[in-house]
Amino acid sequence: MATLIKDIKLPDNVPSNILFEKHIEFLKEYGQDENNYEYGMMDYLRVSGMYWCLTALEFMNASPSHTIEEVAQYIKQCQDPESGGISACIGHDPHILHTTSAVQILCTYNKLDVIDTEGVVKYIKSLQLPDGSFMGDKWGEVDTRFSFCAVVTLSLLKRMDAIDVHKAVDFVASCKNFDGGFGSRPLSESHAGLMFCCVGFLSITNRLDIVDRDTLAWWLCERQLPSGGLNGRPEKLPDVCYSWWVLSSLTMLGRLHWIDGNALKTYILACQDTETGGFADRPGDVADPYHTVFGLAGLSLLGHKALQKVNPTYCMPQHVIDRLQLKPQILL
Ligand code: GRG
Ligand code: ZN
Repeated sequence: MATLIKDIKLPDNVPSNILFEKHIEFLKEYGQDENNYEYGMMDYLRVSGMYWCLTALEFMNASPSHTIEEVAQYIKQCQDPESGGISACIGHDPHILHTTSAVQILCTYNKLDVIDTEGVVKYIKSLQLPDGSFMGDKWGEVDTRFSFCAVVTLSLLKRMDAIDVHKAVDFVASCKNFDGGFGSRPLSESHAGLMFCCVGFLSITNRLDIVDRDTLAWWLCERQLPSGGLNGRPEKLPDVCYSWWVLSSLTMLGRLHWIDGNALKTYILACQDTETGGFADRPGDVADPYHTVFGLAGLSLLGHKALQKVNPTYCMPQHVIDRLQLKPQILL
């Protein structure tokens, strides 16, 4: 029996370009009202949310609504003096995801000196287990997302020596599946989000030699649907964030040309909310900063000239990665 392809139909009136002013206003105002119910509901996401908003503004060459000093001081207050880790918001427990987002923001603004960077190194080191994997926090969840966060953070801090890189690579290699893809732990299903984490991890550790390049790139380009959008795994609907997770992985593998870039560009542009600004996962859905940063980053990888160039491994402006003299591996 034939397998039905799940997809969406694009609307007739797809914007022909990026609605810069709308998106800038959307990002500057997002979650600013502390008395709003949604503000409290976003606590657990705050520092990563700041990374999404600030990075999206940076890609559009726009300035944030807060000063860089205010942003840096907020992050400083989220650092736990004991473990050295950084939390989602003041008073929460530290977690590797927010620690990574905080270091990405501070590197972008050249403001690392406001936090205790040795504390961050100590925290990341404390999360590595004997099999080379990383926990997300002291409570013990293990995932290849956390392996990626560990090497993003330590490479930005130039302290890769703090962990056992060989064992970390062995763990990621043990998460490789028969289809060339990667999952969150050994034997877990291949998923494009985790693929980005594992390929990005191998790009930073200079070990892209362990991927089955063409099998993996084939799986990734199979994510493109007739609408032009990409899904994260077979039989799922397209979602604009996979424009980033899939496209960045294909770029690191030197296989960006294996998808139809024009069709994907149209899909991403169709996900813009022409009234509120911002991008949603699919046309007509509610826009949010997460899909906005990854939609813009995808358009940048596709060569949109009005956006800053994005680095495919770090999802940060290329000029920041150049300033830090980082050279993550890319296959040509
Ligand atoms: C951007 C530098 C940078 C770091 C972020 C946290 C992280 C590192 C990456 C997350 C990667 C990701 C999106 C993983 C997805 C995990 C997963 C199994 C999601 C499945 O969620 P569903 O079922 O989504 O809601 P689909 O699209 O499969 O229906
Ligand atoms: Zn999404």
